[in-house]
Amino acid sequence: NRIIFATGNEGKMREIREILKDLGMEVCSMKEAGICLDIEENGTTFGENAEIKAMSVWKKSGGIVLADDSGLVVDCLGGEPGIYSARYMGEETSYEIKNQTILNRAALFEGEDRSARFVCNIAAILPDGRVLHTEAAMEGLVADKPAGGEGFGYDPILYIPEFHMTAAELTMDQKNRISHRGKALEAMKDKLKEQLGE
Ligand code: ITT
Repeated sequence: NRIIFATGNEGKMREIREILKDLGMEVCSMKEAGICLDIEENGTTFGENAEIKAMSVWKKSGGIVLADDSGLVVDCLGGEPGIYSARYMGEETSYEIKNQTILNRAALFEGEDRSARFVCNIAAILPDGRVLHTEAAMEGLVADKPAGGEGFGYDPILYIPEFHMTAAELTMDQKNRISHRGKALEAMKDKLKEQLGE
């Protein structure tokens, strides 16, 4: 029994492998499954995009396919970059520049709401084509400056008050316990066990 995870993002995949390791199923990336697809994520929500990715791969592979659509939502920027997190300023732009740009834009709103969060929607397609979703968030604040070298993407600029650290200063285990992805995948593990009758 195996799960194909429809992602090309290695930062996500590292966390996903760790979170799913006790599920008792082999977890392989799209690449490891020999599937190479350029998927157009033209949905308008995290849920729609997660399902588009999972379904595109499932049509090629069958079996159980999961996908993760996630992003950083900054309230004072009207929810940006949100579902455009990967595409924000173009896929080629470094996260050093993307992160500094978000901090600069948020600084214009100084004194106002610094609240922000990572959101993750997980979609699963079961062997019979049934679709499941789970979604979770990790609440934080836009950091004053980037900090930390763990994780990936926007982790250095999301400050997590309960840890007094950014998401990039947490170990992977600490992050997985509280993260959007950790919580959404734990909920998906429960749904899969229930639906697959184990
Ligand atoms: P796949 O679609 O192949 O999975 P992707 O990176 O394009 O990879 P998304 O469209 O879901 O994935 O975009 C998610 C982006 O949101 C990701 O590239 C990061 O910039 C950001 N992001 C999501 N989760 C994050 C996390 O835990 N830490 C830091 N940044 C995160």
